[in-house]
Amino acid sequence: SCMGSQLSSLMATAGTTRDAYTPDGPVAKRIASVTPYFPFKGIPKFYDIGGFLKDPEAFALVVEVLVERYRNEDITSICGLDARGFVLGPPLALALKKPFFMLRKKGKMPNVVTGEAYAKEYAGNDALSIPRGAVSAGDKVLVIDDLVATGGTLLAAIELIKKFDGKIVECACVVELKFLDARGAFDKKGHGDVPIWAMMSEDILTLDGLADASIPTDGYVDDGEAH
Ligand code: HSX
Repeated sequence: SCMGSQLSSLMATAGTTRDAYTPDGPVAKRIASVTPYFPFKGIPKFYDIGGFLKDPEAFALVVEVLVERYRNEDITSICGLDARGFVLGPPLALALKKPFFMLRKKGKMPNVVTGEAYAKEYAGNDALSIPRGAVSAGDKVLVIDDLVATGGTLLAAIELIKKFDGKIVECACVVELKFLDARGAFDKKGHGDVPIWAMMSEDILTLDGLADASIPTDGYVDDGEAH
């Protein structure tokens, strides 16, 4: 099909490989073109992966980029964060043939250890739980989520993984909202050793047409939904 050949030519020419891929290059722009940002919960540039989930070719590109980035890394398991990390982690884990585990919001899963409550700047407090036995000493864990904002969610994950003497290879996400300085928060909490990698630069995201003028922005802000 036309879309299929667009995909293979993007993969071949622009590259999804670790060396060729850049967060503002043609592949990133193709993904960004179907995943606009919109104002949400007081954050001007929120972002949602729903756009590429309904576009199988864009979703395939996302997975391909992740697979290429981590295929030669020394990783023992992949950890997805509640909830969108549950969408991105499994296809990667299957492709790399690595175990996958979930860190869930507190109260959702049996036989867990729950970490300290953490604050998200725009969404109140939360806590994450890790399944007992998910991480053993010396494990090399790749953490994945959709969006890094304040880094509070990732920090909660990092602390749980390190509690069991796991090492975090990298925190992979689709977009990092750099102005909220998750990097600084990691450093301040003593996790300067943990890298963050974002697949797409926030600079290439475009405003959701629906969020533009025709529908009142109020409809998008503070809907009170858990996310
Ligand atoms: C949203 O907030 C995203 O899906 C992430 O899980 C999280 C990022 O916010 P933050 O903890 O970095 O501030 O639910």
